[in-house]
Amino acid sequence: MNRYSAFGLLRNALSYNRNWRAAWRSAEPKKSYDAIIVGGGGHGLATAYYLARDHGIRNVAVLEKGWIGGGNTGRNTTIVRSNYLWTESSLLYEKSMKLWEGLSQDQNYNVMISQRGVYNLGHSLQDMRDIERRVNANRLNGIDAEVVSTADLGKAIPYLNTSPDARYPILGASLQRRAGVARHDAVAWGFARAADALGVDIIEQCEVTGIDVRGGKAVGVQTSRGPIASDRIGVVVAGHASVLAKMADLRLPIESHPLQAFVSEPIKPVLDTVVMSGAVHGYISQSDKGELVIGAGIDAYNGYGQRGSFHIIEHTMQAIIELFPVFSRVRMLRLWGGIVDVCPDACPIVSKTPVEGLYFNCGWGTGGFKSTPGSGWVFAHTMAHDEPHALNAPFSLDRFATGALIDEHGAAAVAH
Ligand code: FAD
Ligand code: PYC
Repeated sequence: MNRYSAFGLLRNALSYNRNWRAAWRSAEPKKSYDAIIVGGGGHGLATAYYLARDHGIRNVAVLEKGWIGGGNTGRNTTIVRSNYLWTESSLLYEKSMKLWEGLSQDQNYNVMISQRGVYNLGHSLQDMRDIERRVNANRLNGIDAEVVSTADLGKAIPYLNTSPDARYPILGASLQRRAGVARHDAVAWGFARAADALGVDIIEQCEVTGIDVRGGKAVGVQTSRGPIASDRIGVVVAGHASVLAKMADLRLPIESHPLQAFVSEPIKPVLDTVVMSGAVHGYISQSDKGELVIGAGIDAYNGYGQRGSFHIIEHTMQAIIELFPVFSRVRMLRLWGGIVDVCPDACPIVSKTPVEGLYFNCGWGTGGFKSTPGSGWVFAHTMAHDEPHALNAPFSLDRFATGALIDEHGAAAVAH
């Protein structure tokens, strides 16, 4: 019986889906592994997948303290794009964009990539100069990008307030047409399924409580389910990178902040693209279910609570109504927060550390969902070869000592 036929669907529904094959095994921890990934978000799962697929390292465990995708992977607003300013970041995010474009086919699992375009609005002469500079830089790096006039914005996005009488009039925008959104849960599930099929153990409800270091080398981890040995440990725990670093006596140049998002009640299709404004602090898209998906900048204080403060909610709503006055009549359905790890230059750390065999992938701040496949791909390379790939070499920890920072605050588009 074909499980996917109409009759199969009915049979499964009536049997409460008891006959469905699990998409990945619920593995028990072994005593030791060739590699351990701490953190079962998209980046950790992608790392495990590419370690197994591209580097033949299959005796791998992904240790997740909660459920996979329950961190920022399942809490983000799903925007994917590669229109960063500097060559180093452009190449890394574009690698990710290319992987996104083939991911559903690669894994035979629909991650629902929707290349509906992303607009970044400009509201001042300086915003427009920055936009033109970034668009030119993107094109020089072979990334699609264009400058759009206010009149064209009005035609493309009918409900956007392009009036010169707006409080912060829109003077134009950058547009990356290949950018868009993808389904966040599906990305975690797709990588988990594909990694599991290659032999990776995915172990949920397993919190890492200590990192064992002997003679300057990583030798294993302590967990809520007992000790596990490995001389190759990758830590990918967005929001908690500093906590894990401390377990190995390391200090990272990272601050952790709450970042919130909101969805409205579902409404009919009104917005078929993504609109972001770093100046008024708001961005918006419409999900396939019809909800308006809305977010803004980080809450300015440090914290580990997965919730934010009320004044950011108010500020974000003001920004969205400034851009789309018509949405003032839509009711909000729910809101949530994640914890983002922010580096001083708004760029990630994908790096070896002073402890041999211990690697960190963190600091993606407000913008790591778009990099999920690319991040996993370069981190797997780094862990397999004990050397960064050319794409992530500029994002090594030593840039904070050499001063070779890559300032992407502008292209991050979300204030932090
Ligand atoms: P996570 O998904 O957070 O995974 C880390 C995992 O580590 C978690 O599951 C956690 O439980 C686990 N963990 C932590 N400590 C331990 C431990 N001690 N032991 C075991 N496991 C542990 N980015 C974009 O590109 N586009 C967007 O539109 C976007 N919107 C966002 C909106 C919001 C509200 C937020 C919060 C973030 C947004 N981001 C966005 C950023 C993006 O979500 C993150 O950069 C990205 O998802 C990080 O993925 P990850 O796999 O590294 O982290
Ligand atoms: O990096 O594009 C982004 C983003 C959008 C919302 C949060 N981060």
